Amino acid sequence: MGKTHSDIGLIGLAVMGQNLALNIADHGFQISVYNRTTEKTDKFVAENPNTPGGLVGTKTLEEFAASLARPRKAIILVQAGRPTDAVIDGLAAVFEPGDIIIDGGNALWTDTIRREKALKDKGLLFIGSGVSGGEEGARFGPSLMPGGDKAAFKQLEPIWKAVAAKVDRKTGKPLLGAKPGRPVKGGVPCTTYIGENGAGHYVKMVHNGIEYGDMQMICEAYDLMQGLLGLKPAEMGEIFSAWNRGALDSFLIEITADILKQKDPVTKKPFVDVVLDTAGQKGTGKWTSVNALDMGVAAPTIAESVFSRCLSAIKEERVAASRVLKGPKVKKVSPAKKKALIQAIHDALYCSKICSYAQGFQLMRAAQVEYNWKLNFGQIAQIWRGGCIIRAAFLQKITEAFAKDAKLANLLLDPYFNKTIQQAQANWRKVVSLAAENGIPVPTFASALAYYDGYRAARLPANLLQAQRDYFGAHTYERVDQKRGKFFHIDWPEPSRPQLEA
Ligand code: NBP
Repeated sequence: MGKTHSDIGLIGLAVMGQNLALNIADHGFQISVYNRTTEKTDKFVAENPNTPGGLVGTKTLEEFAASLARPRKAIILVQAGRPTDAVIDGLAAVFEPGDIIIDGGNALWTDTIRREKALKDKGLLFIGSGVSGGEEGARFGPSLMPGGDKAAFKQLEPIWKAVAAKVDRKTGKPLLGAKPGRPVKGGVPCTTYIGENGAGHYVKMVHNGIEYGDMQMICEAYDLMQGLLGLKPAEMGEIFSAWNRGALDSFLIEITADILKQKDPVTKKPFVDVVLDTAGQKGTGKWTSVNALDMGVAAPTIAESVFSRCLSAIKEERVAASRVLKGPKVKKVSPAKKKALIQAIHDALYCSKICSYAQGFQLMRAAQVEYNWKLNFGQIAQIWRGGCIIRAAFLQKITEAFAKDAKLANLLLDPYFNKTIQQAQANWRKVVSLAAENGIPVPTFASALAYYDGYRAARLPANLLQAQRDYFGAHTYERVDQKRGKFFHIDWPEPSRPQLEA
């Protein structure tokens, strides 16, 4: 016999909604569900009759609202953008002051700020929560990044903590093994209150930007191994498996190993060899890069990973260009140097990854000033340890870095990361040079290296750039021998122009 009122409700029964609803029910919470297309609700409830908490199917928003315990709590997991606004409007019409709406979709953080404000005027409380980990994460433990009204989050917290992925308290290692109806117990939940209004969705967006970077870097490592060493996918799969037992231990390295070992069920060829080399980009990586430009924060590695997808998408144009534009012929590296080169590629990947994460954290630092949030970077790294796509052992080092120094100016300055790069940078530089010599594109490896060299440069050539700006636009310049903030201009000669014949 179920409760008279459900603990929480969920709207949107596509992949994410169904899996999160089952996860919540597995933890003993009764959950009401609603979907615009009613047949989906009926089918979902009929197919899952025996969850520990219980699913309650509802056919109208009025019925949905009436089924919830007060203050009502409803999670929205529908397409971001207009569909989310439509559902919020529908809920606002049937909810009462004090009720809580939680958007778990991939919303643009500025939309979340707007929605929170509009709902507050109606007395409704709004939480924008990043939900990461895809289908599997939603079902067995996602990383949850809630932002918005803090008091409202207190109401949601027991459910969010119960359903989130868990990591070991000391080591930060993910605690695995959740099964339907048998969730993981103990450990630190991968969720924490991120900050006000759009902070949760902002941090989720940066997470996705970092994810774009990680994926592209892995692709570059794969491309170098096949290009310079002629390795077959299965052999590269073994290398990635070995890497997954070391500093690069992460979900994306693990699945890359599996993918490279996979055969195509139809042709029996290596699976990666039958996949077309074009990738799409849904928006969050682009949003991260656009926001970096808007705030004037250097995040070139994340942006390069988006541009790489853009370039991959113009397949036909690339094929045509490949017949016209010439580059160096790839020189295979001798087998005697194979082991050393694989280690060098590993090091280039690790150093580039550190720079990419450094950029992501710099972005969040700038955003907290812009939006007046108080972000806890150590905790953010901690809740990314489990459940989400970028989960990686190395995030523990980031948590430790911010635990030692909460005001760390840049991750690169943390002693562990500084030392790691010092030890590995010769290999990183060798790999980027080899790639350039052989005409193999490594946009994220190379941009990360340029970021590292740029960040550590006491003097950059922007002196000449500023002089150029003063020349053609009287933009003024600052002097090395004067205090910052004092601007000068000199009278430049007229630029030489072609003389018209008399
Ligand atoms: P989709 O993003 O594909 O959305 C499908 C759902 O939205 C269906 O339930 C659909 O109802 C509903 N919907 C639409 Br479309 N328009 C609607 C409207 N005007 N009114 C009411 N409902 C409407 O689902 P998803 O892939 O499960 O993702 C859900 C959210 O989670 C998205 O914001 C997504 O960005 C985010 N997210 C997804 C993933 C992932 O791995 N898929 C990971 C992390 C976050 P219908 O059945 O009636 O058409």
